[in-house]
Amino acid sequence: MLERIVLECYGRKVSECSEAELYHALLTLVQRKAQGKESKGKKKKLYYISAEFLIGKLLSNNLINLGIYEEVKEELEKAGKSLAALEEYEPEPSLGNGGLGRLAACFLDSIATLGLPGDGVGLNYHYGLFRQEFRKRIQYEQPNPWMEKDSWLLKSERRFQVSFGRFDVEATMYDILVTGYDNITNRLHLFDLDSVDESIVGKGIDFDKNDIKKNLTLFLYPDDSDDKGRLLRVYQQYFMVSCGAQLILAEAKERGSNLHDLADYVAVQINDTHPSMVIPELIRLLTDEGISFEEAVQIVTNTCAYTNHTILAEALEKWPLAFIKEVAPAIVPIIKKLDEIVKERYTDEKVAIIDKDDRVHMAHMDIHFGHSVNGVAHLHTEILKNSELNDFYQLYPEKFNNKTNGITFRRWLLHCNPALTQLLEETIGDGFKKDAGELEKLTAYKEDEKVLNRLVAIKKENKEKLASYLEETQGIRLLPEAIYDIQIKRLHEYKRQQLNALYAIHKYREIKSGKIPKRPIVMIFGAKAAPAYTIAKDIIHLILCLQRLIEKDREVRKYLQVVMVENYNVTKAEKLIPACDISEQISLASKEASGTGNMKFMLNGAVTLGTEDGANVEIHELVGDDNIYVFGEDSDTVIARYERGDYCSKDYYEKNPDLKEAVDFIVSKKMLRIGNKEMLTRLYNELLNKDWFMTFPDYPAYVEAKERAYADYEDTKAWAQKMLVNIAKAGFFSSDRTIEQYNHDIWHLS
Ligand code: 26Q
Repeated sequence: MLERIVLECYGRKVSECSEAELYHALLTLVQRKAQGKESKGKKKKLYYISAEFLIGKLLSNNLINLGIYEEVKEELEKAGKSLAALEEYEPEPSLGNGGLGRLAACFLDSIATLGLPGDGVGLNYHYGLFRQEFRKRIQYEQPNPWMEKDSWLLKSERRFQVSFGRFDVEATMYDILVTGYDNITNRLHLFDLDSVDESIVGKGIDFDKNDIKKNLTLFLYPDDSDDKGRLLRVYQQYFMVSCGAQLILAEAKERGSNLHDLADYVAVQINDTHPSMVIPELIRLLTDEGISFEEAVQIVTNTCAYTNHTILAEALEKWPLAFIKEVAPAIVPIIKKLDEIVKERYTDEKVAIIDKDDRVHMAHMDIHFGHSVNGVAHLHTEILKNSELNDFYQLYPEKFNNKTNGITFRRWLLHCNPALTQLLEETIGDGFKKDAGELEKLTAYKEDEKVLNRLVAIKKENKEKLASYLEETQGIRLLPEAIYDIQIKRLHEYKRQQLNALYAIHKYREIKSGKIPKRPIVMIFGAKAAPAYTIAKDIIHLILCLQRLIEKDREVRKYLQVVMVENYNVTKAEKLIPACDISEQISLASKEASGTGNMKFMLNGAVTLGTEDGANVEIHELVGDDNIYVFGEDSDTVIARYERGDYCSKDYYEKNPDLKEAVDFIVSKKMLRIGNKEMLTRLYNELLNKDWFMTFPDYPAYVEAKERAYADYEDTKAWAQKMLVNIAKAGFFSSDRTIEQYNHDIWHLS
């Protein structure tokens, strides 16, 4: 199959081609096959608008979805080439920060896999999220130029005009084909400007924030710590939704809509508030087409639905009206009219779109003028209804619904864990590939020694593979025979990597005092901190200092290892997750909307150590008390303490000597010899005087739960049974299930 294309492109044989040539040939092959599966002609279509699509590498995933993975792999092998080498060659497009962006990518995979017509709409960031580099145990940011090599982008013919306040631009649309597993192909539309100029990037990721024509799509989320960065973010958002709205209406007309009936032709899902301006923009375009304002508002409300991904107040977008006036003056009168409608209907200021300081509450616009509001896990939706968005729930109870997140099993099982996939095929057949619920069949093998032993053997193999990878890429040699305890996710105080780091200190001190663990412990972290998030960078620094301290300690390093993986991204997640024994999901209860890493770990046979937060609650319900380690205060307790406002971290510090010594260790002589005094002291003070995400109250329970998990690990059979139950119950977290629910309750596509 590959032979023909290679001959056509290069007039040579596979064995005679370079990696670059083979990669290009495979790209061509995949795109031809995928294009043949594009669906046409269905009436209603979904547009999933999102500022982030963290798609990861696409080659292998596409080969799997098109059903030609094995064939291509063998053909390459016969010619003395390796698919793995081509996988390494492919650059990773990092068009997202974390969970929200990765969710959007999983959703596109499931939408196509279910044969539903639905495209993604987003931005073509030239450098995406920064590449993380460690120097002197500190994070530095560098651009990630993913488009340099052959890329998956197809330039489309469509062009759109966007009018900003000060100037107009013409957008170019690029498409990435989205292959479904044994099903149709959809598209991800990424908008860009030809005038964007990569040469304006200076040191690291610095660039001139003023010249919008040159910088608009350079980076994902430029630093929003100053006003210019925030203004640029509004430019990006309006550019994305204006292009998106024009595309939506053009395509709807092509499918036969007269625009009055738009809601029968189009469903728009707004992924968090970043695309919220699509509401006034669609209203603007519809009224330009001669539809009355009132009718346009109704049409748009019936078309748009909003997903909330966070309850952190600081992440809820409120843009100064002055920003929108500068960026998109044409939608300002529309936003004002929408605000007036709300103020006529409801006197409560808390539900207004424009507040008394002239800030536009994006989520409020979505809730009033969309027909659906969903949270991303059961607990999260309950918190939205009962506290965060309770004022709105009172007004529109019928709009609120839950859609517990999911993950695509094609990437997070079939691709990243072929050995486990094979065991599953041999044990329960391959029905689980299309119907994830069939994983439950594995429960019948809970007492089957052969299956349990193979699970253990596969985990060991995956750990060895990870060890060689880390040795090659970071020169780190992981302790063999150790338990692998992994926390990988964005660095944020509420996710509490600092709690895990305190445990590392606790364990280090214990070993120093002669208490040797039964088995070596490898604690792995992977996390990027936002460039302007000082404390997050301090926490990374703390972890890297601990890594160094232990590496240099002949006594301790035999039993304990702390490893911070550099530049954590989707590709690294695919290698780390299958090798994990203990999945760290330790956010402060009520703060993690769902989490999706927790689901990926479970599917790959790791056991969760977590708080009752986000989707952990649902994992707990599914696997039962024996197959998860739950600790810490529950969300009601946490929410009540925030309401009382009486949390004092020092009280906990003073009452618990073990905790006190761990915290003090951060600024001990040993640490200050390795680390940066300013950073370590700042972090120490932050914990002692603030600890806004309440790590101290949960510390004793965390240490206890972790010790219990490590002790249980020693009973290999019982542990393998826990792995098995986790895998068997993971079917619920297939994004195919999530998408079926979105479609059934919100989108109503064929
Ligand atoms: C907002 C304003 C200004 C600048 C940046 C932002 C901003 C950027 C990114 C706000 C939020 C995000 C990303 C949020 C995110 O990734 N949320 C995660 O979404 C996942 C999918 O639903 C959940 O599983 C996670 O629990 C949630 O944290």
